[in-house]
Amino acid sequence: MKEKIEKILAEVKSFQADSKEALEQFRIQYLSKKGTITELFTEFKQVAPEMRKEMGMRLNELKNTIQDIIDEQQAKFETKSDAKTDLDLSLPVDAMNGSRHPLSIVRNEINDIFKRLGFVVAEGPEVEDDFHVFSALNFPPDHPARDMQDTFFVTKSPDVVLRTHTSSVQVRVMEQGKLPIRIIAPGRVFRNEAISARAHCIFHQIEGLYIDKNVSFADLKQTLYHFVQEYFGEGTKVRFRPSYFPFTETSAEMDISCNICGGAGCNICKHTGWVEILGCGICDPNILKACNIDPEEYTGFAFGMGIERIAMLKYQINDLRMFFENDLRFLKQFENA
Ligand code: 2U9
Repeated sequence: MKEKIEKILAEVKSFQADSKEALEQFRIQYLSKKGTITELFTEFKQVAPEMRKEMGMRLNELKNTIQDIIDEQQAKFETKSDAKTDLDLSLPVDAMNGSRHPLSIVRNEINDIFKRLGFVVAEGPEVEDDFHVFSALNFPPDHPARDMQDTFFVTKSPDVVLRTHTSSVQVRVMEQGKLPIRIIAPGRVFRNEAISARAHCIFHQIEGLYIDKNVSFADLKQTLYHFVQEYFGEGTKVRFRPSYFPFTETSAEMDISCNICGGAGCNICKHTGWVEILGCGICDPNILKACNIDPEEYTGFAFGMGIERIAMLKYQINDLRMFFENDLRFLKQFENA
């Protein structure tokens, strides 16, 4: 057996694989279940007791040598993608290069303000059915948002769509029937829009919903006023203009005094001194009914804002496309934000 092991050792030491396949063949020949090493271990059982220790060592040495040869030669055939890199995957996250995306920074800051007011973050699917995106939210059957021009359809009949707002998440929470509700729903939404400096087919929203007994428009105003003071600074003025949304009645849009010119008038506020930041209103009773909540007993307010819009105002970014291009010159400006 000793001679056999030495012969194989000499044989394998001179082996040079000329392809990945040849190396694999070599592995199979020696190390597979039916390979030479297994055969030798079977033979080993017949070795005389006084020779066992030495033969066992030699056999293990041969096995290890073969494995080393395979490991060494493997590097020759590794493609760029499976080559070992000097990436240290065990490095703690805060020691890595890179920074949060500005939209994540803004989302987290807004979330934190509402969390301090007792709101809880809720999440839900991006691919949704008609009920959660439109029907439960009081969209009439012929509303333009239900059209393929405005919404991305995954399937027609039954209608499955990419959600056009995160209101669908709030519907799902309402359906659970646990009251009161005080949630914010941040997330990605999709609308069939041509991409430009002012519009994109993917963007991000944060919506809020508060349902309880005796919730009033005054509660809505105070909550949003508090948000604006925290986010845009003490002394920022707010104003509400009447508006219309299918899901709220009364509805309003909220403006803040322009944070660039302080209200004196500039290009950002189109010389009005005011910039619109969100829509809001009192939940339409039909929405409560659609989710089995009694509108005689409960009322609620809701609001919705585009995260890109808030980030553009906060950081004076004038082209929405910057958020989606992953240009490091843009992203690096938020390293310390
Ligand atoms: C439920 C009931 C009501 C959410 C609301 C708005 C007003 C609004 C827009 C702002 C800019 C969307 O990102 S945007 O294009 N949103 O104006 N959203 S009230 O109302 C709800 C939500 C859920 C159950």
